[in-house]
Amino acid sequence: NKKRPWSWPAYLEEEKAIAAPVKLFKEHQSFPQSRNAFKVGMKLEGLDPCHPSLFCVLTVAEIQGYRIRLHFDGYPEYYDFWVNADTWDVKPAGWCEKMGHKLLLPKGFNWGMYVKNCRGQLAPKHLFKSLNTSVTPSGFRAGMKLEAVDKKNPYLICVASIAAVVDNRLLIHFDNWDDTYDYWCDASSPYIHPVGYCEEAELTLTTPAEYKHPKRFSWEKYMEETGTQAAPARAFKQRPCHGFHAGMKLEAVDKRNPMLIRVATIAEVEDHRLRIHFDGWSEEYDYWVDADSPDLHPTGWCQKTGHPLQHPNGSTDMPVLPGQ
Ligand code: MLY
Repeated sequence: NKKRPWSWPAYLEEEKAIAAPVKLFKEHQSFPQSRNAFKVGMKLEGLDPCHPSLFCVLTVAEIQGYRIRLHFDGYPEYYDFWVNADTWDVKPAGWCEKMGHKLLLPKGFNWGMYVKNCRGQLAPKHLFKSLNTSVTPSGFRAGMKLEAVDKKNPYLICVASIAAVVDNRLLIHFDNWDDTYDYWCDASSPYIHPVGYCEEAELTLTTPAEYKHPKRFSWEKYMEETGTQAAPARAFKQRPCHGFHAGMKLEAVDKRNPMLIRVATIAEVEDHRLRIHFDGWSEEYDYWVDADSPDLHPTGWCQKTGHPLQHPNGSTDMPVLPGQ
């Protein structure tokens, strides 16, 4: 009675379920066109996921298929995090200086010392897919005001500013709050709205932290006081709702242990978010995620990219790529 290895086709049939169609995924979630050419030890500049306004010096610590574990130079391994090889969030050494962004160097280093120290270890420029993004002028400028959802407290729509514009990406900052709430998005994000949106939709607008008379907040007055402008309404281009349905299967990064990708099911949908359930696990591990999250992939992604996939029965397959 030989046990057959786990496979998506057999599992879908057994479960009478369907795989989420590839066409519903964004390009950065779908099957990559090229391989992951980063190597362990390469140094680069990248966004700190906990302080998205901050670029840091990072070293590639581990490669797993199309994914990379990044380590903050000079900090404990505890802060390491995983990204896909094509993420916009990593840049070659020197990018911050060129763009006029602050770069957090490891303690006790200046850039000159650092470059000298890292010579021969810098990740070559051609590995960065994010350098080739085509940019369309958007009308958004740094300093402009808008109303934005606080993604950490998604029931709040707040007075916010554009802290930076890079390529097609906007850094959203909440007025008078620290940068831990900041996030990057683009003009199609469902989380950003023009000034006046809440009033029009009869929703409560959360005023800047420690704003003196929150009840009497007026955008006009506030922008005059702060010498700022509203982001033009025409620049907001909200994307349509995703096409995923509950019950569809896919491959999703395990939030609690992000080195793992598991067999998963869409348990519930909202216009722009999905509740992800891990097959074979209790519902208490379900989590809500943006439908365009880089941590979601179509079935077969792990096998194609050479990443282990955690099966619902507890087994794991370790695909062998041709040529390895
Ligand atoms: N009670 C929460 C709310 C923070 C909201 C911050 N937003 C508006 C940027 C807290 O104090 O952590």
